[in-house]
Parts: sequence; structure tokens; C-alpha cells
Amino acid sequence: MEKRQDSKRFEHTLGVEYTAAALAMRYDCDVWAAQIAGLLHDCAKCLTDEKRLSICKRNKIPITAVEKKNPFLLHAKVGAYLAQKKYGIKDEDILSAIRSHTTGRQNMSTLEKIVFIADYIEPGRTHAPSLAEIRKLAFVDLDRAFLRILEDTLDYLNETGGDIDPMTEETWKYYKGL
Ligand code: DGI
Ligand code: FE
Ligand code: FE
Repeated sequence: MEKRQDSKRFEHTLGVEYTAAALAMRYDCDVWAAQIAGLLHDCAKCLTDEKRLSICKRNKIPITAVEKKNPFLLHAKVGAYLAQKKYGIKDEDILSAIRSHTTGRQNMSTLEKIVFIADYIEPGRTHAPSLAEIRKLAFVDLDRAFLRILEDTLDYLNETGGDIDPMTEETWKYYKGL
């Protein structure tokens, strides 16, 4: 990853790796799997949009309308693809954690939630609102922290006029209803 990412992104990657490891310890999850998923979650982040789109087309990975307009969203799907094909990951839970780390999905495993949350709270993040509160909550109640991050992300997208991926909305509705 150090070779594949710029230095800022690599620093974030290491932050997600060890934050995911700490959460895995707290929630009885496989610590090694959390580290690997953390290390690889943004493996497709430093590619160009053209490259992400071409990898999808070449490998018949479906692209939704919102993804076509915001190809950075594809770094999660393309990341899972590269983790499997290029980095040799076979563990489906790790691949799912990479695939779902930006928008979430219904029925996420503990590992998937851990990577999603670690991505948001790792020490290098500074801009999100209520970060101190969410960081503490993450080690108290994984599901509440997860829902809180989804809500703050949707609020942020609504405020900034960002296109909301139907998957982000669907994830929020599903977990709000539980
Ligand atoms: O790759 P990272 O920056 O580490 O983190 P990420 O993969 O969670 O991506 C973060 C960005 O993704 C953040 O600015 C919020 C945005 N995001 C999450 N869900 C959606 C979204 N952006 C759009 N446009 N639509 C979504 O549904
Ligand atoms: Fe990401
Ligand atoms: Fe990330």
C-alpha cells in the first residue's frame, strides 16, 4: 500500500488498520482479518476515475447511475476486486468489508461494521462533526456508533448537495428500523 498510495492516504490506511484491530479486540472479532481489511480498504483510492471505470467495464462489475457520476464511490467495489485478484485475499468477510466500507449495506457482519467505523474515527481524521463522541461510542456500542456515522454522513451529503448513493440510504433505513 505504501507504493500504491500517496503519503496522506497511506497514513490514513495505517490509522484504519490499527483502529480496526483495536475494535476487533473489543468486539471479539478476528484481529488479523481486521488489520488486513483495514490495510486494503482504500487500495483502489489512488487510481484515476478512468482506471476505476475501465476495471469495472473489463470485469463486468456493474456501475450504477450515481457511481457513473461520482466514480470515486467505485473505489470500494474496485478495491474488493483488486484485494481478491491482485492481493490474493480469499476470505469473503474481508472482501465484503472492503466492498461495503463507503456506503454500508444491509446485514453487515461485525468485521464490516468495524472497518466502516474505523475508517471514520481513525486518529488522522479531524473534520467530522462529533468525532470525540463517536470515537468513544465506537468502543461502547458498535451498532449505535455505526448508525450515528451513517446519519452524520447523510446530513453532510444533504448539506453539501452531494449525490446520495441509494445503497447509503438503504443501509440507513435498514439499520434505523432494527
Ligand atoms: O475513502 P475514504 O475517504 O477514507 O472514506 P470513504 O470510503 O468512506 O469515503 C468517504 C466519502 O464518501 C465521504 O466524503 C462521504 C462519501 N459518501 C458516503 N456515502 C456516500 C458518499 N458520497 C456520495 N456522493 N454518496 C454517498 O451515498
Ligand atoms: Fe474509502
Ligand atoms: Fe478510508
